[in-house]
Amino acid sequence: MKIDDISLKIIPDSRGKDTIEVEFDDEGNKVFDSVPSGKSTGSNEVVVLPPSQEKEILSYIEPLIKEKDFQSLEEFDKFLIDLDNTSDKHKLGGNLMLALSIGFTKLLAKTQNKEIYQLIAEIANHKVERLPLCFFNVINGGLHAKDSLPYQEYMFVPQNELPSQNLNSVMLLLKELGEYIHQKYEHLRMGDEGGYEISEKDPEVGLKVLSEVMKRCNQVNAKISLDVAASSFYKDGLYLVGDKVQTKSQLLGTYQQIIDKYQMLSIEDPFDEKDETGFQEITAKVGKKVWIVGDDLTTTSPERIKIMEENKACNAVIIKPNQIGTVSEALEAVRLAKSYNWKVIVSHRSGETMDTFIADLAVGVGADGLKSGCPLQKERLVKYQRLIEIEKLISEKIPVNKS
Ligand code: 2PG
Ligand code: MG
Repeated sequence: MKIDDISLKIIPDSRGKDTIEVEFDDEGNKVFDSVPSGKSTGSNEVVVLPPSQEKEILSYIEPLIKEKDFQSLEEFDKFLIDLDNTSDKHKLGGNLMLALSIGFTKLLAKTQNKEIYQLIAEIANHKVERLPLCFFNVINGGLHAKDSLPYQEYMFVPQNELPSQNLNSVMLLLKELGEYIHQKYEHLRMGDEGGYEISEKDPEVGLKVLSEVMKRCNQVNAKISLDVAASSFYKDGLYLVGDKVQTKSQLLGTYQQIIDKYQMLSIEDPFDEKDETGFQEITAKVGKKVWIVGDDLTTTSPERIKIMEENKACNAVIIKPNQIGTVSEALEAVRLAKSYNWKVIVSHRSGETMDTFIADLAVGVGADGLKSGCPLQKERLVKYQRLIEIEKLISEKIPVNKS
């Protein structure tokens, strides 16, 4: 496939920070995409360059891209990777590379008259038979909030068969949760991902509130997932959790209590990204009951996923294309994780755009979950809505993943 034209626009993300939107044009076929950015980032993520610099870089590489006739996504991504030729993608910038890689994927799907998820499923050699669970981040804390709980995300994960049913469940729950928090705290503030803030220091309060509201809403089968993002409160070998200081083994003890008490499905980044023994211990102790999810730990890097499997540091992984910089590498990360029998959750970033590519990615690779924040914020909602669109496109009824 040859590309006639690529243009780049600077647009604001959900936090009002500049990011890039790219338009691909091929014989009248136009596609757009835009890329997000994170706040609680892993140290091994690829480099994000300022959008104004990316504009200049694109004007330099656009003629090189237009000269070529790419036969596949893999070939296109390899071309970008070779052109950049750095381990952290600092020459072209991971954000520009990903915007180009997603743009190419969308264009390829369009020219082949396929849905994006269908094209991805073909590339990933996956037969779409089920849709991912939705990880709705309904209480925001950590770096994503101003005055809230120390853990970053409290996610409500309904276990209904279809995404449309799950979206209905979360909307009912959010109404009740909003009323509960407003009544108790006399305010209702939202964090970066559109979930409510709770101004408390004890992380268990978030779990108490969420499970109480789940009971009120009769959500007896739904589960709770946490993204602790523990790197954000780790200092000199200790964890500064709200107004408490915890050692690694005390924090592990807290997690064990939480797992005994609440309907937990998963815990993401329970320890600092460099505290691999913490990850190993928790995976060995509770890995049969709950998913221990790597995010800052694994950064969607096939290399790091491999190491963490060797070290038995987790049994599930977050896939964020912008941590690694191309769609092909994200697909390879999923392939590896699945070969280890890990659970796979495709995820947005805390600074998002209206792009819905990750919903197609999650379906196309057969992910166990899609994590896209709280549907009260439009940048998050559109991704769940795209899942529902896909649900409608797939004619026969399909069973959703059961944990
Ligand atoms: C995370 C993400 C998304 P950020 O930690 O999983 O929820 O946050 O994009 O800030 O890294
Ligand atoms: Mg995370």
